[in-house]
Amino acid sequence: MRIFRSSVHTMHAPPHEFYDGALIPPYESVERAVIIDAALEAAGYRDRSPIEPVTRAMLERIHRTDYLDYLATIYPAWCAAGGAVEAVLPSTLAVRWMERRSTSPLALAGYYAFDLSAPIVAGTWTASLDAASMAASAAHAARAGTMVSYARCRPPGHHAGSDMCGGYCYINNAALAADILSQQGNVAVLDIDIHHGNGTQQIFAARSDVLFVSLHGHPDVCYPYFMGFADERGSGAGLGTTLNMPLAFGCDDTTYLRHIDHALAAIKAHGTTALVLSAGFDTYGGDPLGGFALTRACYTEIGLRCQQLGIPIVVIQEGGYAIEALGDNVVALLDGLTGKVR
Ligand code: Q9C
Ligand code: ZN
Repeated sequence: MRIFRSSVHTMHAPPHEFYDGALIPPYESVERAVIIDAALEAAGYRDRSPIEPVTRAMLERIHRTDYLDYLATIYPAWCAAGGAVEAVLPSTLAVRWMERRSTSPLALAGYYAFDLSAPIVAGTWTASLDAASMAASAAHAARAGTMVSYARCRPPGHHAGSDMCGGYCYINNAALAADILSQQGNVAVLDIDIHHGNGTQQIFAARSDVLFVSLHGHPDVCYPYFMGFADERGSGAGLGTTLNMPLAFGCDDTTYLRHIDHALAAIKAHGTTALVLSAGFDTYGGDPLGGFALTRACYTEIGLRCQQLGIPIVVIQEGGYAIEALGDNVVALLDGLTGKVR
C-alpha cells in the first residue's frame, strides 16, 4: 500500500467557518491530519510516497480555467478591495437567475461559492494544490499497479464542482483521481462521506465512463440539502451513471452494508477497471456533523468488500470530524482494503 501525505496542508487553517448563522472554529482543522498521521504510524502504515505536482492541464479537465484563476488569486485581491483579512467569505451569493460575473473581488467570492463553509486564506490555494497532487499521485500509482493507494488530502474535495467551492472543498481531489484513471478504462467513484458529493456528481454527470455512486444522509435533513436525491441519475450520455442512495439519519452498520453491496454490484456492472473511494468518516456514530451510527468495525467491512472487486483502489480522504476517533477509523478502512485482520 502506498500513502501520500505532506505538511503543506497546515497553510490552510482558516480562523473560523460560518455554520447555520454562527461564526465558529472550523471543524475541518489541521488537527485532523495530525491525528490521522499518528494513527497510521501506530498501526505500522509508515509509507510516505513522493508527491508529483499536479499539472494545470490535469486540473483543467475537471475545473473551469476562470475558477482556477479565481482560487489562485482571490485572497490578496479580496483584501485589497476591502474584504476582511481573516478570510474570503462572501456575503452576497449569485444564485439561480443571477448569472453575471461581477469584476469586484468581493462579488467574485459569491459567484464561485455555493455556501459559506469554504473560507479562503492566504495558503488555501497552495494547500489545495498539494492535496490535488496527492490524489493525482495516488491515481498514477494505481495505474502502475498499486492495489491500494491512500491520499491523506486536506482540504477535502467532493463538494467542489467545476466552478464552485463549498463545504470545506476547493479542488475536487476524487474527481481528479477518477479522471486520471479513466484514461485506461471505465472507473467508478464510491462516495461514503455522509454528505452527498455534489461536486463530484456535477463534474461527471454527463460522462458515461465514470460511474458516481453515493451513500449519504437524505438531503431532506442532511447537508448539502439541494442535491443527492435518488432521482438524479445523470444527464445526456451520462444518464444512468449517477447512483444516489439517500439514507435516513440513525443508519447502522447492517443497513449501511446492505447498501454498500448494492453499490458494489452497480460498480461491477459498469465494467469498472479502477475504484476511487471518496472516504469520509463523518458516518461514525457521534460525529458532530453527521447523523449515522456506524461503528469502527463497519469501515473494515467496507474495505474488505471493496477489496473483493479485485481492482486497484484509490482512497481519497474527505470528511470526518469525530477527531479522537478519526485516525483509528482511517486505519480500520485501510485494514479492510489491504485484507489485514487485527
Ligand atoms: N447545517 C465535508 O464533510 N456545514 N464537508 C454544514 C449544516 C458544512 C462538510 C452545516 C459541512 C461541510 C467534506
Ligand atoms: Zn462530509
